[in-house]
Amino acid sequence: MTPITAEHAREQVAAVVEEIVASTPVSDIHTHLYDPAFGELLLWGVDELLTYHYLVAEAFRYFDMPFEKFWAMPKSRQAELIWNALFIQNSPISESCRGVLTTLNALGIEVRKRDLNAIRNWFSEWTAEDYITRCLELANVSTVCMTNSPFDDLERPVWERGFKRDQRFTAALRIDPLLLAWEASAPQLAKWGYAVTPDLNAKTVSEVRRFLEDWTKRMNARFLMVSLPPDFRFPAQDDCAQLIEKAVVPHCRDFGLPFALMPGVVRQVNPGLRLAGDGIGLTDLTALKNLCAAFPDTKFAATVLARENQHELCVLARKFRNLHIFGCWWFLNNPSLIDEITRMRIEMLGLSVTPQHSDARVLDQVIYKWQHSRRVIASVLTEKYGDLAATGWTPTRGEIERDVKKLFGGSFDEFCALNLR
Ligand code: FIX
Ligand code: ZN
Repeated sequence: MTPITAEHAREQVAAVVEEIVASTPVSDIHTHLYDPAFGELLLWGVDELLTYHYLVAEAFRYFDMPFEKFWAMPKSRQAELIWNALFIQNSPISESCRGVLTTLNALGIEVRKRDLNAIRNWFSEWTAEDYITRCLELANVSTVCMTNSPFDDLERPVWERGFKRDQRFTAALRIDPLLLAWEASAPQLAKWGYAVTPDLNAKTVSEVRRFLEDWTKRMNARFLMVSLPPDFRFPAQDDCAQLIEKAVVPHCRDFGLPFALMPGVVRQVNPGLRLAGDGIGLTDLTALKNLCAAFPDTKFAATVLARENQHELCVLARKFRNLHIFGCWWFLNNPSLIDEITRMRIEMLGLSVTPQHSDARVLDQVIYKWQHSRRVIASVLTEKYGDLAATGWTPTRGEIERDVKKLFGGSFDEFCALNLR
């Protein structure tokens, strides 16, 4: 009898895994997209795809003009310059450029013609409403979680007015200014009717909690969220750590909501690049460990920007069931790194992770971000199920479907539903 080798088993499961990964809808737990009620805040179309900050950073490697000259141009002109530098003068082989082409191709646009105006004409036929449905359908995404900041002057009035929610768009309460710029945020809160002082006394803390409660309810937020610099420390006496300890953690515990931390961002390494000017740093994950250990009845979610932090993050999640890890974002959103990180997470944590979120800033990006990630996730799963099959544990179709659902949002839902109190 021929022995069942891992390779033979892999071939047997590959097709079924690919099919299930492609056909299982994703709940995308972190994006920068907006419910259509927010109007122009929801970005879409080819000029937005081309001026995505990932491409701006890459285009400036070829541009020889001053930053301010570029920013003074209308978006359509910026898009043309980026198209010319990254698609015409050079082959678009970076992941961000490839993403634009994957998206256009999936939409049925003939990219080989290299005709930007024809592409623009194609987009001009669409309404936002129809286009949302088309993109989510093509990406096979069932819900997208927004990033919602009460500190955003364009976004806040829409929430305050109220609107009928589109069920495909869920909310996450984003609180970076509260935690990272308390001195500037305290007067804002005071202006909005919360009796806070710069000093974090008991009254101020209770008013911050009232602020969090009001906005959690107004948005029906699924979780709270902050991005953090690599030098984030906890416990500490600074405003950020004190606010987390006294207001955010008790709030999340009382509402049963995860607090999602995204450490590793160094904002504005090069301010001339604006949104494209943020960088990265290695985080000391002791702070996250301390949070998980000090508050076992509070749920924390985390995605860390530095590649070098990924293994330690997996070990932390093995130690703390109140920690859920998710996504390969931004500088990690490359097939080679998603492959490495997803493999490591599955090897160390099984299915109790959310391997990816899109972080899409432009609606159309959900198509490429998920098409590219699905391919990598399918190949990792194929390898893992193949290894199982080689032992005689052949996974059934139903088992694979169940597992993929977990990776595509089910595990995160289960984590959100956990009662740790
Ligand atoms: O902090 C975040 O949520 C980041 O995703 C953004 O700040 C960043 O600009 C981005 O778009 C990364 O993908
Ligand atoms: Zn983001």
